[in-house]
Amino acid sequence: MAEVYRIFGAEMSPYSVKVRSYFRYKAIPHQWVLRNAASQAEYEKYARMPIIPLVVTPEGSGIQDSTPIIDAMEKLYPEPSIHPDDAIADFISALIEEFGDEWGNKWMFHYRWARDVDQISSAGRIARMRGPGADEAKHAAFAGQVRARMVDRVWFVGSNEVTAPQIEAGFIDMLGLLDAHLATRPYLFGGRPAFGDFGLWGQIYEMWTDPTAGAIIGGGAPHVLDWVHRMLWPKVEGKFEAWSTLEPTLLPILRKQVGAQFLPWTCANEKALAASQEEFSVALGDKIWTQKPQKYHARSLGVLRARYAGAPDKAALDPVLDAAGCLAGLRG
Ligand SMILES: N[C@@H](CCC(=O)N[C@@H](CS)C(=O)NCC(=O)O)C(=O)O
Repeated sequence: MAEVYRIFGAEMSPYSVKVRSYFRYKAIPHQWVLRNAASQAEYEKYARMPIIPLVVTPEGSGIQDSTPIIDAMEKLYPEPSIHPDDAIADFISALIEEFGDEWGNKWMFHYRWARDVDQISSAGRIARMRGPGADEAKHAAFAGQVRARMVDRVWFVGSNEVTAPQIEAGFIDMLGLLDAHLATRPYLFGGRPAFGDFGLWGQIYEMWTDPTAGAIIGGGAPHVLDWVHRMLWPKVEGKFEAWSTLEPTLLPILRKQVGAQFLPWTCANEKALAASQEEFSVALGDKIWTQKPQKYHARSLGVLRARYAGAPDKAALDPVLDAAGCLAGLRG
């Protein structure tokens, strides 16, 4: 039996670094175990699904899926809480966590696999992680396989010729909004990291490690860049803020990104799954988005709606969600 938690993950997995950042913040003793051939047998003992991260507890049980992992650990290690004391901010933080995991992943996956320069860099790093001792010829062959497989999978997150410009324009817009928000605070909800920081950061950190998106972030968003670094080892630097001081720069993010893009998309995805459609289209602003439905999102949307249903003080929360264009989607 190991004495500490073990996180089976990878540097290039947004959900793995998200969970590692959380464990670091909470100072929960843990070991980071690279998921590769050397750890395969151990990984298989505990994993129910072929995904990372996998957290193995000191008692020997496996937990998968970054959001339930964090929820479970938060119960065991409640301090310092990642949930803002202000009830509105607390729900918005959960909403941003879901948005980061699900919509932010589209930016990340698209930029990582859309262009030659990023494909070559990313496939090379994945191949090195999986086979650290391979000679150059074996490494090149494996990197080539990884590249071909991943490029063939970008459609999965909805990246295609039609949506590519929408994804990129959406990210550039988000970067400007986020930079303005982070100009006057170290974390999204004030002086310490919240649930929402972890979800959004996992994706944006990965983007920063890739050539094209890394240059965009490094070139024009100094406050986001600082946050990208800060969240590697997050710490308490102050208190959470109240919604009133967050609102001026956070509401535009909710309105333009979550309410205008992510929620209409995830609701359309849910409907398409229920109707067993092969493909669905949804109007996002003045553009049409088309893709095959994604199964996981419908489940996490259900979890988010349950959080909304359980949120206290709807009289204060609902007008904010309404102004952000998020209320109808959350009521389901
Ligand atoms: N919803 C899951 C997503 C996990 C996930 O998609 N992990 C990816 C890597 S980032 C994965 O393991 N894919 C299969 C593979 O790499 O073999 C979470 O939040 O943990």
